Amino acid sequence: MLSRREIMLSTGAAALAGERLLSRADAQDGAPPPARDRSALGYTPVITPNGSALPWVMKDGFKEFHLVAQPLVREFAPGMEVKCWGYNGSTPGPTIECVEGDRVRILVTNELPEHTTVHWHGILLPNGMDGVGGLNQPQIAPGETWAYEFELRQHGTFLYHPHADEMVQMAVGMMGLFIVHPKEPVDPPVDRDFAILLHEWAIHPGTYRPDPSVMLDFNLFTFNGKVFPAIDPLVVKTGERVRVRFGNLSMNQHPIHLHGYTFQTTATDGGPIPPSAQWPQTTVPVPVGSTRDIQWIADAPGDWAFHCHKSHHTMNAMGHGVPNLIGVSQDARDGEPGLEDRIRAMLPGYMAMGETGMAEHAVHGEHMKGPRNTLPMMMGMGKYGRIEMGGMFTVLKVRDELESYDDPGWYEQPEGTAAYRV
Ligand SMILES: [Cu+2]
Repeated sequence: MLSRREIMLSTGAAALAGERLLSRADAQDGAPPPARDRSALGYTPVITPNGSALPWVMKDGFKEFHLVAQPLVREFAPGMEVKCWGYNGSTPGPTIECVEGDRVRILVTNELPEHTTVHWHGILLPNGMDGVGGLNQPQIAPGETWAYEFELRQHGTFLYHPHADEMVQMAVGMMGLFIVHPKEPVDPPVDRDFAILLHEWAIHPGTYRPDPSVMLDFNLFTFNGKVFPAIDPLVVKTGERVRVRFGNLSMNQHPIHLHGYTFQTTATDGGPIPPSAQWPQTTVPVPVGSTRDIQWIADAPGDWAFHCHKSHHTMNAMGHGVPNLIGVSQDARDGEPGLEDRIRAMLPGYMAMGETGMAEHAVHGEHMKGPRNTLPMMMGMGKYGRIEMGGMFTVLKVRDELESYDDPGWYEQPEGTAAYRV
């Protein structure tokens, strides 16, 4: 006898695979309408900001999913489109969401111009399902569909990505999150459960294709394939218990910092951390090839910054290796033309920058045109003007009253609780 949960279709944004394979007609007769609420599912469904959950159907006792590896275009923020590879029209691919004890079948269709595989990072499974091309299985050739089948024996936050030409395939966006909920609900349950995959990209100004040969000098840093200000805010009601799951398949560790709260790190991709071993933090380092779950109770209303603490990672499209001009006058002096004038003679429209710091970039950014398909360095706007960040930055919005979890706008600070000019 199938449980109600097993015959429920997971919903989410329509995936390309959905149209081909997964239709509501495949569900059991009399299946209740899909729902994404805790009472119907037995767990709090994960929210993938700027992303979606991968739909599934029950077939022969398996929860069956379909991933389609394919080229796609991802808009990192308005004004920049990137030629990526990913799954089902998205990078990261849709989040796979299951329950401990589920038997899953994941069909993988390869629509890429080269072979691929999928590795299920952190998941305990038979050796032949581990997805390392050449070691555990032959490569999945273009045009082929392969099936992975295994039973989920653990719960937590895991990942999926190719183990075939991974330097290229991961650099261009092939990765996703794989969430397994515990079979027995954990007390206390979380009210809001977010999942964010961190990534970094080298997309040279004026180009559209991530450069896989870059190892360290990345210029765009994303939460779920978006840069601030295009990253969804995390909207929470005051008093709710919040979990955020971070995964990192980039080339750098990302220390993710939350303002206004302390939190506990409750799990890694190796499993739950016993409460006696958890310690309070405000910044969680998310190592390469790993996941971290953090939890706290959102008891302080406001708009709280939530970002990578490597300051280069909260910029957009920034250049490196540029001479440092801070403190260097570029103006004309003693009747001699200045550096700005001399360069302008060769490069009309050149503007001297970086003399008093970098904040002038943000001011000039509004009327300075960069190469096409490139985002200004400090483009985010807030209630009081430029936030002067981009990249791995979003806002945790905690409100006493919420009619929905849509963006509630900017926080109104109660009188007498804000910094003031003297
Ligand atoms: Cu970072």
